[in-house]
Amino acid sequence: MKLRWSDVTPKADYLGRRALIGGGIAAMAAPAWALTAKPSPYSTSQKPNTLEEITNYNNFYEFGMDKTDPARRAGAMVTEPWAVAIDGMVDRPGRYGVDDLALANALEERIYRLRCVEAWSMVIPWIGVPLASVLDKAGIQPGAKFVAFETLYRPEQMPGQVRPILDWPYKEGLRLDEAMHPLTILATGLYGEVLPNQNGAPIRLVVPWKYGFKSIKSVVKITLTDRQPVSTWQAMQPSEYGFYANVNPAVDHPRWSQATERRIGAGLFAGREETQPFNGYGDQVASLYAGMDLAKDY
Ligand SMILES: Nc1nc2c(c(=O)[nH]1)N[C@H]1C(S)=C(S)[C@@H](COP(=O)(O)O)O[C@H]1N2
Ligand SMILES: [Mo]
Repeated sequence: MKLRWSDVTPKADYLGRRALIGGGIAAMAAPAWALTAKPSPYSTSQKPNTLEEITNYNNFYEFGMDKTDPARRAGAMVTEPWAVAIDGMVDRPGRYGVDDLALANALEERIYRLRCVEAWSMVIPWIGVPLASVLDKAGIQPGAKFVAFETLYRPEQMPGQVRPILDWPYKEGLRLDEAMHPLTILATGLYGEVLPNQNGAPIRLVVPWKYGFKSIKSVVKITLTDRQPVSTWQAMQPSEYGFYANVNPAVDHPRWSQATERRIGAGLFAGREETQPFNGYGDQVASLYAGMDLAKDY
């Protein structure tokens, strides 16, 4: 039996939660993710936001533009069955099931900061697998240089898609070395449970050193290509949203500063935090951009 998000009663206490990984409920006191999802040296030691915050303050324009729309509406999205088409410059193109891409025994917990381009941030304990492991499974052909991603297009379940808010389906892209970087994951869970729909169930990209819009939700297609893909936000407003979208406090959004950020849940009197280059992951990723002018290639 496959347990769904809706079967689980959220509890406030992270460590005390019943947890689902690989479809089972933990039988012992330790949560299942602690037994099956490997802890990761890539995780931050910063305190994660609460499940309440992570699942009620979302950007998922397919369900509307308000932060609370996804929590209210994303339940309508049917995520089983689900297939991810992997195509383009790969040796083994095909339609893959989520469980084939993110094998239960390969799941890792990654506690990452998420920095939205709107200048708010959270800390989220994802469960997932390195994107590199998925691309290797498909077999990357020598000429491939970029990876393009697409979200589900299903207007009958995604009311935001009925309106031309964005050019649907939502698209994103990475350079191949960014896609293969060990920090880049495909997440299938958070807080040790299956991914809530509003967070991009059943499988979404997480690229923690880039603005949140790069972390495309509810992925149905991954294409290896030799051409730089155009992402949805970049196509809509290229002067505001670049292809790279690396978190950069030195390059302001044309309409607001990117120097600081508001940590969701920090409380009314907490000051804003200073935004870090590459969202604090510079030690790991800055070398990917050696020789590039990141003010120009924003
Ligand atoms: N398909 C899709 N993916 C998306 C978005 C979206 O509207 N549609 N919003 C992005 C933005 S702007 C952010 S900040 C993150 C938010 O992820 P979260 O709601 O899980 O915190 O998802 C990103 N992925
Ligand atoms: Mo965002």
